[in-house]
Amino acid sequence: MPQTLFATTALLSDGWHSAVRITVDGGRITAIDTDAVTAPGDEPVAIALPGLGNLHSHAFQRGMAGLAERRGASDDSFWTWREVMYRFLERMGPDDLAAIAALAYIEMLETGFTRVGEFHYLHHDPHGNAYADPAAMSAAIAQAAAQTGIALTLLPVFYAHGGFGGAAPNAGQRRFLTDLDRFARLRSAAGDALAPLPDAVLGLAPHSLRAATPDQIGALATMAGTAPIHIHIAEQTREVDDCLAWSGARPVEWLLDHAPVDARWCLVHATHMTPAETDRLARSGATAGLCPITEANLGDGLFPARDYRGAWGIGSDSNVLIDASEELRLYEYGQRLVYRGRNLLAPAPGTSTGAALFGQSLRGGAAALGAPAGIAVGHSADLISLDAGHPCLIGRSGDALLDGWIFAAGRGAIDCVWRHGVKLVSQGRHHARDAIVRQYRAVLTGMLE
Ligand code: NGQ
Ligand code: ZN
Repeated sequence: MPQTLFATTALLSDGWHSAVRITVDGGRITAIDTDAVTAPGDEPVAIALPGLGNLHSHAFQRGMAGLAERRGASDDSFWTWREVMYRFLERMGPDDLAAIAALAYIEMLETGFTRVGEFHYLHHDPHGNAYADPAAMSAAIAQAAAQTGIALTLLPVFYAHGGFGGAAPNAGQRRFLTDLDRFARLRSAAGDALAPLPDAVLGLAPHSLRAATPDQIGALATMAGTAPIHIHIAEQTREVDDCLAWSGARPVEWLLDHAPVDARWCLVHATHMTPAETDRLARSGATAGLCPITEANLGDGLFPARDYRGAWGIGSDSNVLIDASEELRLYEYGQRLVYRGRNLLAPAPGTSTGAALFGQSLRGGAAALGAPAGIAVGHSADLISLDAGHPCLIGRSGDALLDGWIFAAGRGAIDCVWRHGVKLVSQGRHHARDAIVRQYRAVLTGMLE
């Protein structure tokens, strides 16, 4: 039985329309009528937007959110945070991971993300041995996606080394390690775990230029075929310095020179680039994966957003705080603070910053996650509705609604979220929130004892 939604106003692929009737069958949009007349059985929606893709998540890190904000003995940095993170995951098994990921995923849905790219490297048991099912941890991620309803692009991560030039890994990394043969088997088992999920995508990810050698990156690019390929790159200045010492080239420069970077690729962070690298990345067709909240939290630095002309999307990365609108707001605010200007990412006079941020991140997220986004016939029905009664949206229409949500209201303006035609969030709350929080509390209390 098809279902129908009737939106007072909706952002479609070609812009805003009024009186939009959206027909959904089997989770997909089968018809869109604008300037339509409502019919009995239509579900009324105030302001309909397409759901966003969250192109970079390490779901398990949600469990340590806020636990690394206490000053340590020596200068705190990304690298000392990483030690805290390695200690946090020491005791985490598949059931723990499933519970923590489920919490992260309902929070993503509640803020407007309808698909997540899970950059998943926690493969093995605490001793570094494979689980009986080598994809047990991937299956835990798939289980969290099934329980919450979020769409999943799983990016099993290849991790073999502890630094540039094939340096030996440290003990904190042993749960991540594979070689190419084991990785191929693990990835194919992870693919089996995705089978029950509607429109799941299987990609892959060399963790970073630190964790994979040039030969391994080449082999992985071949293994990927047409699937998404993600990699962490140039996030910290130390990483840039180490890359220069190893190869004579900067990380983004090295990757563009030595790997077949194209539209399949998502370069996560790409924080530290010269103007020439920024320009080459834009022309490569790859997506830049920006995670403004995490990049601020970890003290990474600022991506050259104002001068970048290529594809980009947003990710929640460490999940220290999950909020799609806040990622977009901070992306623009970083530029305002540096350049002491305003509306730096709006493309032309008279255009809305919120609309530019939303539209570009929607397209970039879709490209990076290997799944189309946008309210269009043939696409999965992945929609957000904003609450027209929210004080920050009163009297607004069109792009001003996006500015009101992103800059003024934040997540409080999100009313409902549908994923694959199923309404998962109402009045800003996921339907399974209470059960998922209960399950999370039990797991986390045990882990933090
Ligand atoms: C990660 N996270 O793999 O979780 C990384 C930290 C690393 C971010 N880069 C570890 N934000 O890069 O070695
Ligand atoms: Zn990351």
